[in-house]
Amino acid sequence: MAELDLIIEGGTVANAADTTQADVGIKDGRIAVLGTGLGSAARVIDASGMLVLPGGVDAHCHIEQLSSFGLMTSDDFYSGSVSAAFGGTTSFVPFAAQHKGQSLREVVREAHDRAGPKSVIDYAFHLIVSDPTEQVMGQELPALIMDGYMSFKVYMTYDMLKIDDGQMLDILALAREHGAMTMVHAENNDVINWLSGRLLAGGYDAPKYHAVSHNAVAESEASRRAIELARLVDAELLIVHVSTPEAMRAIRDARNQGLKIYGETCPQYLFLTADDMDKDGMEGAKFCCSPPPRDKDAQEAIWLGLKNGAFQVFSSDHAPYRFDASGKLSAGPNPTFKKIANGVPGLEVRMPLLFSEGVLNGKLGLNEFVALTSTNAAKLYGLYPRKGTIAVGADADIAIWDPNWKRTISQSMLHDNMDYTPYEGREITGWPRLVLSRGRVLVEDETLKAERGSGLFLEREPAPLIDKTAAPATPLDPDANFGAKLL
Ligand code: DUC
Ligand code: ZN
Ligand code: ZN
Repeated sequence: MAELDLIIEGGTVANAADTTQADVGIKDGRIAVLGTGLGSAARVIDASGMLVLPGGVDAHCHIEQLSSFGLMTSDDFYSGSVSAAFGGTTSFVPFAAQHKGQSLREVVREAHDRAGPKSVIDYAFHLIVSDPTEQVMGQELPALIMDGYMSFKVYMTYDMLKIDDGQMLDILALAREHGAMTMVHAENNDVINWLSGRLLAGGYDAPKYHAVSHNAVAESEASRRAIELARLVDAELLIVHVSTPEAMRAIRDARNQGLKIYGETCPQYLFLTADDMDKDGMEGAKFCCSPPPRDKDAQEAIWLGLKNGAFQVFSSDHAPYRFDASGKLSAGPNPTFKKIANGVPGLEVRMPLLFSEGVLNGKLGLNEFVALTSTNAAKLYGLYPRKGTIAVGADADIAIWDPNWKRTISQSMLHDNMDYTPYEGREITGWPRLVLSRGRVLVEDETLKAERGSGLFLEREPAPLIDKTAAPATPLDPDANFGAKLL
């Protein structure tokens, strides 16, 4: 073999399935060899005492995206991708979001124009389908799926985005036919509007009432309904940003019945609670997102769901709106909870938070951490085995992780374009020291090494149902640990 470009020596390599002591040899941007005594290379990185992990795949983040209220996220593809890289994430899948009246093709073109010149990490796009017209369903969406845009999100809430159950069935059936993955924001719009109306009429308009209006029942009802609709047409469905134990159980029950239902949760449901929205003045607005963080019991249940396989994917749902007139306070200095932009940032701290609290405190195994933050998302969204694993032939996307590096999170150390982090002051152990994408150094010595626009668009292919999951061979105990392993 010609001389390697790079060897990562002496580290502990952890994948979704196993952990080994191995050196990693990299050539032309790919992993060429795993083993010991790999010989010489243009550069040798000493990783002793370090974990050598697949770079993270963040499958849910809003980057340079216009909300249905017309607000632009604070991060563009440059700041967003740089922030991701510093947190060990080497690929992300933001949204190309359709608003009513827009052509999906046009939306995709615009997303490419935004990402191509800026992203420092590799990327793909999920579509957001909010206007499933005849043209969209008959022509644009099938054609885009065949072109590799094989995942899309739909909303059951937000007046300007939501689709009805009939439209949902059309979309699920189309996804099944063409080998695409439907993701759903599952909250009951009428429940939220009904509660909001009564709260506002009673003068209850502070940020904390955001959580009251987005009651857990709105989420559990919509989650169960979405699952039943998917069952009806035998389609795959991934429920995003799950916050409640009830919705989590709905996913777990469906999976135990062999349905192709998947679940995603996010840092805000493990580390924040509704009490965070009850801070002085408008401070609580910083924590308003949908679904909202719940309570300590819900946090505990969501941790268990990560462990027992109800969830396959841990994403940031990075939806960055600054605490000023460009974002959270765009409707004025004292908006009602209804007018506060929904979303919290989390791209850079997603993996460190889960590692520190999950792996180091024994809530998750190291391999489960890798599965949840990288491998499973790559599998579900058509990026595996190019991404999400340290294996011969895979892209050399690697986070060399220092499991002993302690740092206290503060906004000033992060690289996004935000003016706050909801995780300010948390002490976190375990951060990436060096991050590689296709063998090139993205981050080293706390410094960005990558060039603006050096990330690549990742081509994907639609996949037939059978490739992505397997039904359990025997009936499973509802509390058994199985989900992540089946992927
Ligand atoms: N849904 C998301 O996916 N992100 C932010 C807010 C929301 O409603
Ligand atoms: Zn959503
Ligand atoms: Zn989101």
